[in-house]
Amino acid sequence: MSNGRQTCDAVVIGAGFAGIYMLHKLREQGLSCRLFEAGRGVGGAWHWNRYPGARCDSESYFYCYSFSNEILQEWTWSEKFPGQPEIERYLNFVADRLDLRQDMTFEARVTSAIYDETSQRWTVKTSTGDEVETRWIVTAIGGLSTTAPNLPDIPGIESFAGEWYHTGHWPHEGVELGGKRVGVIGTGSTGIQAIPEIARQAAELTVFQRTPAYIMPARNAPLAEEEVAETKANYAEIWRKARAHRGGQPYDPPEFDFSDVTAEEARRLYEESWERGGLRVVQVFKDVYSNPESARFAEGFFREQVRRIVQDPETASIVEPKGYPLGAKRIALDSKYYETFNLPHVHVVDARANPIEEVTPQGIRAGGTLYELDVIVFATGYDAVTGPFKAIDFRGRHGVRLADRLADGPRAYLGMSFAGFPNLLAVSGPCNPALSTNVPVSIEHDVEWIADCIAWCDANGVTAIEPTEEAEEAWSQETQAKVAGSIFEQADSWQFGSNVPGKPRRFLLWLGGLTAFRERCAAAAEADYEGFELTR
Ligand code: N01
Repeated sequence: MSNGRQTCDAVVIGAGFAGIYMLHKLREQGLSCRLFEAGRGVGGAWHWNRYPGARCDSESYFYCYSFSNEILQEWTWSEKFPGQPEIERYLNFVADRLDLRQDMTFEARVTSAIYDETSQRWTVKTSTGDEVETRWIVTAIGGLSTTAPNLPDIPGIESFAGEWYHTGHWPHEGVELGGKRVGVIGTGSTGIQAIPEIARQAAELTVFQRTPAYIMPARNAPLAEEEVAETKANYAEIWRKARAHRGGQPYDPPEFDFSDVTAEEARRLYEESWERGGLRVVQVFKDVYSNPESARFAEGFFREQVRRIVQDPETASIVEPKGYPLGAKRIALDSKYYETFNLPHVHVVDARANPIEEVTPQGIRAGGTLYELDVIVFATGYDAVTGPFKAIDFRGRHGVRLADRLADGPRAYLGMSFAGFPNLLAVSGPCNPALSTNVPVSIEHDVEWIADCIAWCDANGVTAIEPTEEAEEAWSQETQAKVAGSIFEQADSWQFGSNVPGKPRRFLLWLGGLTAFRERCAAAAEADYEGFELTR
């Protein structure tokens, strides 16, 4: 599309998992669409997150679209836990298979979207001068996005003589780390994946760890031909299970409570699951997050594994998980993370006891010691969920800014719509369960619900749909009520917004589980979009 004013029925923002499927669905329904994407190609998070070791910690056979059996049969995953290049290839394959590129504009960041109440149209503008008048906008901008990175405001960063990078904005051409002294700040899911790979390349690696994570071995491996064939033959059952699971995973829920077995048996079950690897390591007992005794046993088991792997006791005592309960922050998967600390050129700094004070031209000063560095890697995460919405100047009725509405915390109805912002719908918006689940399964739900909503409006002469203030307020309050009393309250995390200084401590995700969420969204739709104001 050339610059200049255009019109269409729907603008989709973002070409990741959500935007690709949204564009396909709306086109199938006969809408004229334009998708804008800031990146050079499709992929979303999987386009930007090219840091060494970037990998998915959901298994490939269910970290994908389920809507097309042809695509499921034609695509073959090579590994149990797919790396960034393979997921990016998969998303390119889907975009080509569905012939979507003609309606996509790349390297065009949406900067503003302004609603006109008289014409009931939005005007969308991009960084490259596109201007589109549209009836619908669907955001597919992700909750952990490079548009809203969390870059700690460390004094002196501008004086650093070396190079620095945020993992979410890793250069496409890669970064030459060979022979260099590298510092990594952050040990969340990203840092844990990047650290072993960076250690392979760098001459020296210093890890600045503020909070040690609970980490399970991924035990990644290539997929055998028979395994792939069996999965492809069983997809109907796999998706049935995934949709019945509160986290969108095709796993059987654990059968036992901790008190059902002896301590020896519990240890044996944990050892078995540790050897198998993957997210199921914490799915041995039903009550691991609700029974303090069950949780203490699991936490002790994790710490024992760390002390067994990490040879230096002082290093082990820094990196072993502690200070908050298992599950209160996101659990991570690793590939030889703890083993990395046995290498003579890898060091860890306890940045809780010795906080980072400043960046100097030579490196990072923490706890009074200067660590000399050539490269600093910020694996410091994101201004999650509300950050990407605040990065775009959305203005709804009466010129109200969405960024102002979100300043005190997340607000949305059904995690997909905003009061005062007609015909603006969000895949995985604020107060949505997506980021607490297997994300593609959540995305497919939201995309299909939004596509049905648009089709229903068109069939019923509804020109504008938006949630009532009351419905949005009730859903937003329910989001906070669901987290009250849960273990999430016992830690600081991006889910609470507490990773970003000044961000209100409000939980960003709806914790009711995907099955209950589906039911609530379906019930609202069946009741002719209960909770929404309809203009005809
Ligand atoms: O970010 P994070 P992430 N000084 O916010 C530390 C998804 N993901 O990019 O915990 C020192 O979790 C911070 O310390 P603390 C996944 O949902 C998915 O790692 O705040 N340290 C923490 O250690 C994940 O949860 C995959 O004390 C500072 C780290 O930086 C989400 O993305 C792969 C600091 C940030 O951890 C975000 O993960 C990777 C400071 N000033 C990620 N500021 C998949 O597999 C922050 N930190 C799909």
